Amino acid sequence: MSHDVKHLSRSTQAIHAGQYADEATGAVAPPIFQTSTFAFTDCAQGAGRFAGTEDGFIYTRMGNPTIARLEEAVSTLECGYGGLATGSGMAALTTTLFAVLNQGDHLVGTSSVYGPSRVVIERDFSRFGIASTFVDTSNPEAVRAAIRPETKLVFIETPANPTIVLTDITAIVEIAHEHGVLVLVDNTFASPILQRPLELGADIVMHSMTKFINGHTDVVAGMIVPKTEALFKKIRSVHFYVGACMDPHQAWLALRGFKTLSLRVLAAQEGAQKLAQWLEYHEKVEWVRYPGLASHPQHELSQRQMDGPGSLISFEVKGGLEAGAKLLNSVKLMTLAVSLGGVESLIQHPPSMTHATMRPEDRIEAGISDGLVRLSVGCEDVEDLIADLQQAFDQV
Ligand code: LCS
Repeated sequence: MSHDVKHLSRSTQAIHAGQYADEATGAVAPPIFQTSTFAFTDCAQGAGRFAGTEDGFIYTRMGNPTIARLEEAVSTLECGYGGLATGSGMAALTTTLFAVLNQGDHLVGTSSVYGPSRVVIERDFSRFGIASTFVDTSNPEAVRAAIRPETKLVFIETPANPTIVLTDITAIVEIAHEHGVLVLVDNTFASPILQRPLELGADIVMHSMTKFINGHTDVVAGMIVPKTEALFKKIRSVHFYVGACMDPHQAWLALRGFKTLSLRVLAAQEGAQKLAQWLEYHEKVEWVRYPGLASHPQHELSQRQMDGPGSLISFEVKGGLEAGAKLLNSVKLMTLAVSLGGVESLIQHPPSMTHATMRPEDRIEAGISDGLVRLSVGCEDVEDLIADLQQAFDQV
């Protein structure tokens, strides 16, 4: 059986939540239940499981023991009612939207979210009569002004991809709840080691587990963690049918990565702090945005809301796009690739890559300038990363 881990520290929880010896064999590492379906002993048992009057697994799209461990692990750290694993972060978002929104509803979102999160809402959910307004949610009054009578959801991403701008979760929750509006937080950039939106009053947390939670750049996965039983059941009933489920092997890999979440997040953060300080004084850098720097406009909020500034940095090279491209083409130890939150440092150019599908005017309005470079600092020795960036700057 699962230990009671509620009173333990987050780093201990990451190792023990959802982790217990297999009851049948004593295996300490969780078995991979690589099966699509589960046998019933008789018709009454099958009928009972479908009716929900009997516990047990039915079919992997609707639940699986390996996936259930991962759902328990992430939900425990996020202080949620339960977890719903999905095949990608995008599936976590779309499943949640399908579950909580109806035709005619309206959503208010962070203007600088992961590009496809915004595109799927503006381009695709709009086809089903769901309207949206994306605003600078770092200004709570902009959220208040955007709320309409038909608004049902505020969707925030903090720190935001790729601007690293923060949103005050408590302030947004207060405004949204005044209007009976739910708050969904994409907690991908912080991970539950650094930020727990449900504790701050949010209703639902989602993750691209492709990033920090798995942490090894070898899995695409997502997770939804609602705060209440009612929301959990509402989203689960849609999750069963939209087919956004996870594969057991994918879950096993993410569960393995999860055990070192705290170690990885803290190690990467230590490197990121040093690297950001180094970048801030670099003669070829126009500006740097990292919540651990006193120069970050929301440095104080990051200290209040987060347990650390994380390991994502955005900056611009003097000379804009052309100079930035030269830098990106010159790194050797860092990898020029999208994604983030893995043990290896990745560097990319959001306007031409992750956020290329956004309208150019929306990108500029969201603070994603043409020269912006995003760096996900990994767990390498920071001196090696600095040396790599310096030799790349020498080419600029
Ligand atoms: N939310 C955030 C904050 C993300 O950064 C991403 C992916 C997603 C959701 C979607 O998750 P996925 O379906 O990819 O698991 N972000 C990416 C990025 O910045 N580069 O490549 C993917």
